[in-house]
This record gives sequence, C-alpha cells and structure tokens, in this order.
Amino acid sequence: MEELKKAVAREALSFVDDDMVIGLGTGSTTAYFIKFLGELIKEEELEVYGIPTSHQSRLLAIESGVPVVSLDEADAIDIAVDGADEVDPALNLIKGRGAALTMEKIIEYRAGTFIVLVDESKLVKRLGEKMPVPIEVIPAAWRAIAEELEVFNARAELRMAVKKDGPVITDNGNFILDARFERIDDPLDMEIELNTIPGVVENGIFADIADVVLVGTREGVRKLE
Ligand code: ABF
Repeated sequence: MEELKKAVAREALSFVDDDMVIGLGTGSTTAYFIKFLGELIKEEELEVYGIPTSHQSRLLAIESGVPVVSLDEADAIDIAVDGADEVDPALNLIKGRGAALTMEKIIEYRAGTFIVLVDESKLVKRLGEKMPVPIEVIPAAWRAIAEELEVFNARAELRMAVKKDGPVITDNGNFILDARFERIDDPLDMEIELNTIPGVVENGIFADIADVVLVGTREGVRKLE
C-alpha cells in the first residue's frame, strides 16, 4: 500500500515546473508528494512555492524544504495535489478524512489543474458507497445540522478525537459531522444543497473539480481524466 502511494506521488512530480505555485493537500499520500517535491526543488534548484491546505501540510512542507506562501500572498495557483477517500467514474470525489476539507476545497477550486492521488481501493461506482461525507460545521450548530441532515436521508455522527475525549476540532476551530447517505444520485446537486444548511461551513463532496486522477495499482499508475 505504501508503495502504491509513493508511486502516484512520484508520478505527480511530472506536473511540476519551475516558477509554479502548488496547492499542497493533506493526508498520507500527499505527504509523500510533499517530501518528493522538497527533494526535486533542491536537486533542480526550482523556484516553486507551496500553499498548504492544513497546519499538518504546512509543517511538513517546511520540514521538507518546500517554501510556503499563504493564499492571500499568491496571485494564482498553478496546480494542486491532494488525496481523496472516494472517486466515482465521473471523477467526483469525497474528501475530508483529514478534517482539512474547507481549505482543500478553497485551494483546489482556485488551482489551474487539480491532481488527485489515490490507490485503486478508493474507486467506487457511486459516491457514498463506502465512506460518509464529512461536513465541517460551526460547533454550536452541530446537533441542529445533524437533525437537518435526516431530510436528506443521512445519518450523521459527530467525529470524535482518537482518544474519544472530545470532538475533533478543525484548523478553523469547527466540528466535523460524518454523514452516511442512503444514496447520492447527483453529487453536484448534493454538494450545493448541503452548503445551504445554516451553520455548515463546507462539505466533503468535491463534484466536477478534479482534472486528473492518478490511481496506484499493482500493475502501475493509471491516469484518469
Ligand atoms: C485528505 O487526505 C483528505 O481530503 C482525504 O480525506 C485524505 C486522503 O488521505 P490518504 O491519502 O491518507 O488516504 O486530503
């Protein structure tokens, strides 16, 4: 599994050019990309800047030798590279296991080319088949939103910290609800609908935003676009 993650992360380096600003995703697959990017910058003396999507990717970028800039300092984002939890045949995604979905969506939406790194276990026929949809919510509204989600035939749970001693807190100071849907027929429509519930900051459906998906398989890296 780790080898598949490394293989897609290496392949993503082929999209990198000098003078680029690159959105840096969160998660274990993207972590390899960030490390490899740091090595490439050093070897080829590239002038490349990263815009991190989380505190986690910011720290890793600094440690790996990738200079970082914040979103408001960059005129444009050339490419963004990130993982995903599910990918459907139309390249719609579910993201947000790392609780960084809001910043990920802001940065990946602005990127010229958004490249997604997954292994083949993440490919599904229909979004929501295996994974819940993470939804970042204003803390005071979590229960009200969980109830509202029943209208969409979804059962939502408040995401707890690993030690179960309190809720997961996002980089923005919010909570995460993980919502299991009976079915998601139209990902774009559902993505828009969920964001109309007051108190929802952002949701983990990323419809119609991925340009390229690199899939790690035992036979090599497949490119979907
Ligand atoms: C983040 O990392 C998320 O949006 C996605 O949920 C997750 C994928 O992580 P991994 O590559 O570790 O499976 O980008």
